[in-house]
Amino acid sequence: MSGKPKLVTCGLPYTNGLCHIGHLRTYVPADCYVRYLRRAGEDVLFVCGSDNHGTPIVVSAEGAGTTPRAFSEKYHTHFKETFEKMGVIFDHFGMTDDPTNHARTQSIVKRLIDRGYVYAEVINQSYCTTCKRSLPDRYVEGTCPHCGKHARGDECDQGCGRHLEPGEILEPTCTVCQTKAETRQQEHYFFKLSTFKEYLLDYLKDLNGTINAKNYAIGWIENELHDWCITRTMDWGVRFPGNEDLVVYVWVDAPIGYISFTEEWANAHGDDWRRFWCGDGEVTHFIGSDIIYHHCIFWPALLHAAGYGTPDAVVASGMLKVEDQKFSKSRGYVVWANEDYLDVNLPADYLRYYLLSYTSHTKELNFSWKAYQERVNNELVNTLGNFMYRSIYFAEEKLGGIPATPPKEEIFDEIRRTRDLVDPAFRAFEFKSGVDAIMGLATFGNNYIQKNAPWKLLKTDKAAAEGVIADCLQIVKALALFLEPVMPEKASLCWKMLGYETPLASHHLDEADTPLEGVTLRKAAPLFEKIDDEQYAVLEATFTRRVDEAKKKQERHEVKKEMLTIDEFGKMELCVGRVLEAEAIKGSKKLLRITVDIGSEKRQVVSGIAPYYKPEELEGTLVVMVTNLEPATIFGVESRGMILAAGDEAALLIPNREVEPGTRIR
Ligand code: B3M
Ligand code: ZN
Repeated sequence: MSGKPKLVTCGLPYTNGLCHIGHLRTYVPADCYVRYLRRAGEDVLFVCGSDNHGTPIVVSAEGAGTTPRAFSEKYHTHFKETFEKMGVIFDHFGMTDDPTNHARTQSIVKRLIDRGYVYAEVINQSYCTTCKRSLPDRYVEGTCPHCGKHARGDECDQGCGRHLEPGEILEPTCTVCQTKAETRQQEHYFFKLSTFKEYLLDYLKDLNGTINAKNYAIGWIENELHDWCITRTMDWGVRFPGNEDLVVYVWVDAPIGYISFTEEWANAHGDDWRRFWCGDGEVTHFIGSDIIYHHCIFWPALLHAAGYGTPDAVVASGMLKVEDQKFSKSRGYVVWANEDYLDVNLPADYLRYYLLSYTSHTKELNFSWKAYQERVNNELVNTLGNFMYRSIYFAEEKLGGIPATPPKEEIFDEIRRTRDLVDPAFRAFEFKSGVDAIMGLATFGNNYIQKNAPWKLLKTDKAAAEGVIADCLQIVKALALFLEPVMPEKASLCWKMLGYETPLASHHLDEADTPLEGVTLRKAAPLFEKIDDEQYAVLEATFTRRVDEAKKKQERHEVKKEMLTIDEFGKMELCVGRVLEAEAIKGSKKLLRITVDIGSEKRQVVSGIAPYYKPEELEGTLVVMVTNLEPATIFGVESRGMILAAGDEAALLIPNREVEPGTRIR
């Protein structure tokens, strides 16, 4: 065990959306990790905060008719409160727009400039003449220069996934007003990321955390490593030192937030943030796998260049599915932390358990309400809860409290065996293996009480019954200690039932090895409740409704996409014409060659109305014509226009009053 101070962080949520299961998939394991290390006696600091800068937030705030700051504060509070309700407790939860982060970012960027790692270059940037501003990142969308798919300004989100540098996107249009963007030249600043190739390859060799992060980063660096444009033309953000008209790119000041939040915490607690960032402290970042690039390449290079310590571990969570479909907010495959979960009074701990125990941290996690119901009912209620409740209830009701008999050595062996599995698993970010080992102990306990049936023993051999219950209570105690990182609320309730007055979180895991002493059991109450079929049906129905609504919205969107604008309609030239002559085209049963007077000229068109009209009955009739169709040759005859007719039997459209040939139709 290392005695070094540890700092654990989670990726900073952007303040322009609500907390969902995708966030929790990363935050809950991080919180579990921190709690575990603390139960094991380590000095750990856990910080996070909200990410307030960047164009999406400006765009959203504009849409909501408010300022980016006010907009951010609202979501900041939302995240802070939601995390707390989920039992994810940070020592500090800051904002990247706070003064500490502005100052820290400027100081670091200045250092990069002073050390010669930043250079200026004139680049082409999209500019919207309607909105009268430069279009950084998500202010602009267009075509990806690498794969040709539709992309947003900073990332090819629907195609090859590449990060796009300013000016790279093709056919740019403004996301706010849809105007075709102009290209203007502007001076921007670049960080010499490419000079850190060797350094990074070396650094990554020793990077701890999950293998997916490390391998992805190495692969990327071996493939391509470009310098990074670190400035943007906008007002919202941290001013770039050296050119006050620019702000730094959000991906510069966001990770620096990790330092600033440590700093803010340290200032409030009379501590020194440098022991984590400039000393021998260990930094571990928990992130989603979509931001490995930023954390394993850009961030360590930046820290190294500025003379700071670099992260020791990057832990990247695997993909997420909801009801067997790729997680997607827009398609409705999402679980909202509040609306879908906390607000309907589902216990945070059940979801924590699900997220931690579903699969390995780096593998794909599928959330489904059916699986959720089954796991809660079978594992939490029937195995774990049942064992805890029966043990405490029996001791308290039938034996008048904790028996004086010491627990058997084989019980302590079983507890130690569990700890030996849990410890390496949690330290290696293999939360599932850790939780499985703990649940293995619960199953052992459940079988043990069932097999030894103390309720039967009590009638014949009270001492033996007491022995069994002493063993069971010892297992319950160990389970509470082991489970605190996983289900802090339920574990604490159990701890209280065992009679402890001091918070479970103030106890060390080693206490699993010592008998219950100096405590008096409280009245037993069931810790877990089943999710019944009725409740399940409601949860499932909410989900289905959301997916249906998303589908309808998408369809409406598509219909809208197929609509013509008035300008598009105006491109079609329609006018009234008079048929001068008509004749059958030789060799065709369907086609007529028709000459039409359209006022300014005589037009020849080929029309497929022969089965319905005789040539002679057409002569002299007024018809409606499209006159600006591209000419075509049909059956060897040139056609320059189209006569409009309705339906399968080609009923001609005829004006219901006499009008001059050539009259425009509007
Ligand atoms: N705000 C959120 C994301 O891209 C982004 C993380 C910043 S971490 C420094 O997932
Ligand atoms: Zn692309």
